[in-house]
Amino acid sequence: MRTWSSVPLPHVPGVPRPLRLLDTSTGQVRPTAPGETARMYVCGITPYDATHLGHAATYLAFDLVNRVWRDNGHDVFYVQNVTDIDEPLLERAERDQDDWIVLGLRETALFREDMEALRVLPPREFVGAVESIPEIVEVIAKLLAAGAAYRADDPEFPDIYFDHTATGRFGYESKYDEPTMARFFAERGGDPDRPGKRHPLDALLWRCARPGEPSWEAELGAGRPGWHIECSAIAVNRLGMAFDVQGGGSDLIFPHHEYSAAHAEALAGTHPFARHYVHAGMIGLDGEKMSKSRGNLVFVSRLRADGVDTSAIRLALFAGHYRTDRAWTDSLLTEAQERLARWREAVSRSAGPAAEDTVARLRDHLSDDLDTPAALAAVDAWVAEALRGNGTDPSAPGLVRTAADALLGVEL
Ligand code: 5CA
Ligand code: ZN
Repeated sequence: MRTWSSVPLPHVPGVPRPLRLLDTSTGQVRPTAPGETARMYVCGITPYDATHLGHAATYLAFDLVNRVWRDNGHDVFYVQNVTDIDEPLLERAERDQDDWIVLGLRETALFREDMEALRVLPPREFVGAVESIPEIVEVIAKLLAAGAAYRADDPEFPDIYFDHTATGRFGYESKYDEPTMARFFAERGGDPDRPGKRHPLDALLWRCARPGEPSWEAELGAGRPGWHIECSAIAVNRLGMAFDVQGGGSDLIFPHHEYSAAHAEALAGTHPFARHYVHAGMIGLDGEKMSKSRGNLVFVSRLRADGVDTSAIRLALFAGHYRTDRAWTDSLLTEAQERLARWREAVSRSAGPAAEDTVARLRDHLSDDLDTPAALAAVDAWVAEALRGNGTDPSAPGLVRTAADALLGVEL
């Protein structure tokens, strides 16, 4: 698929700091140790509705990963998918008497616009599930041949399932116990009660064509892919095994990232799928997770239409730590708009206090598992001094503007 355009990324003077991130599979904040090229896969949208602030928060968190790596001189190979065929998309199209292809294309186009407006650095490859069906089919055929997958015992619809015990490591990514896995599997798109499976936790790889459902001809028989194998195949075919970061919201810890990893590891015979599994917290509204299925959404496009500056949206979301579940509120946005106005006023002055230390602190906090609240406080401290009229360094306002742009994506 076509990706979106990039904003220029200025060079920040001074010394970058290597990025450390919390890895869900070990529970530890560990250095991301990328080679010259850092490799990242972030799970993309299912395009049945517009981008809401929960999605935005997740993509902005990984945008910071990208920016800190780039600050460290890495080339970043960033891949993101679009789940442009899946149950929720078909259900929404059916409900609204819409064509699922048109719905997916429309919402994907809007997503690109929102990402561009938010100044999110684009992935190098933005890959749809539908355009990837041949490569997904190839991976499923290999899993079948390797004995890691099997046909359901159902003569009418012999769907293909993944034997979740195939790697002998199942559960290492989420570290959930079996009852928790069973609960999330059922709640998040799994089919534990499907007759003909060998085990309730075996996950769907290939759904044989049903009358009235979209399907693609394939050596496996006509059908369509399951969800986890989509990300598994798209990631490994572009980034290889043991890539640096697999990312998404915390609702993807299980089952999605557990199975994506298990599929790839069963096929490759090596471990791990990703070196870091990184998860952003859930953004809520009125005490509930913001989600398309609940309908309690604040859309990025709505805020843009209301004239809200996207740099204020960034500051509002960065006011909390990326891993913390947090609420979107009107006052959060108002405070961010006020902060943005103060920052802009300070950098518009002809001089300010020397900013080298401020930039060093900004880098320190971001490299420490993206501690944005502390990073914003470091800039606030410089801004407060500058607004008091302290400091005579004529290069300081420009340095702060450049650092906010490159490291936080905030345009001053
Ligand atoms: N297409 C799949 C991933 S392969 C999917 O989960 N799509 S999605 O549209 O439901 O979500 C897109 C991304 O936004 C995912 O990383 C998801 O974890 C994240 N996300 C969804 N809701 C929220 C929320 N309320 N807060 C933070 N992140 C969210
Ligand atoms: Zn995914």
